[in-house]
Amino acid sequence: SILILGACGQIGTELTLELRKKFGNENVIASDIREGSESLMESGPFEILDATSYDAVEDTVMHYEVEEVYLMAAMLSATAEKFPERAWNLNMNSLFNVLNLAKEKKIDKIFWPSSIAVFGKNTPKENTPQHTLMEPSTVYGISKQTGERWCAYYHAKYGVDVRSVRFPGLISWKTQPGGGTTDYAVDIYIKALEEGKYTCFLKEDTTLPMMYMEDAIRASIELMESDGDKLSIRSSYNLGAMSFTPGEIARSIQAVVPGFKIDYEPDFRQAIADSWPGSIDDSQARKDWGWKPEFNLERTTEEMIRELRALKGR
Ligand code: VAH
Repeated sequence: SILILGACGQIGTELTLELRKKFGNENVIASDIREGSESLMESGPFEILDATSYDAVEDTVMHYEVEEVYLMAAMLSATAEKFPERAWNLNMNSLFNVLNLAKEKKIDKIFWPSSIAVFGKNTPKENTPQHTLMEPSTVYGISKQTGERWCAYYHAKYGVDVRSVRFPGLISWKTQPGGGTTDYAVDIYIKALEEGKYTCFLKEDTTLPMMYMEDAIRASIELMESDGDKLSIRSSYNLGAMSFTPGEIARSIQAVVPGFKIDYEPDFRQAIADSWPGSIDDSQARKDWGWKPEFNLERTTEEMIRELRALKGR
């Protein structure tokens, strides 16, 4: 069976629902430190589980005969700046628990998401290469960079089959993101429909790499299903789809929500965004396992507005 740690998060929720559709509800165990959405809780097995507790994770793995673990639990960039020690503890100890279970052959395969947050202000900003200078300036970025090194080490030293991608900012409507710097790209759609206006916490011309959640979920599952012998990267794959600024996403919304207004009040998250790349070179992922994004900004905006209107209508 498959176990998802952090199943109630922005990615975890949709990953759980997609994996249950694909492999059957009873074969996908969702777990988190707290309960999640109705659709998540009602569609299959759920466990309250602290991913930083090795014994608790091991017990769950043995009880449900888990073969694969998706470790989606983490504290994101903005919140991690407020609670550095807690972020480090959660992001690192949960990863060590899962890597060690694989080292001891108690599970066969791991998916663990990294992030463009591993890059820093002196990383080449355009078409950031797979192998490049990485001096992250956020607690979250440091934890993801260190996590990547441990993944590569456990694969090289113990043959652990761990697979990872560096997600850009993710846009979704099913679950609210929590504590990210790219969350503006989700909030803006919700506020456009609820209030017809949005005050953005980043400057108008802040270009960031972004991806629609449907592409992100498909990338995770395609990577997990690909032939391990073809994977030349065991730290984490660069993964791209689109890049845009708050000004550009606002204009794409104005095309479908006439009269939508945006203004800008940058806060502490501007410095985080300024340290990240504007666009990503994901040619290694395309070469090794056939990655190809399907959502651009226009299609993302169409889908987000349509689904959020349907949600409101309900
Ligand atoms: C964050 N959404 O904002 C996450 C992600 C690249 C951004 O890591 O922290």
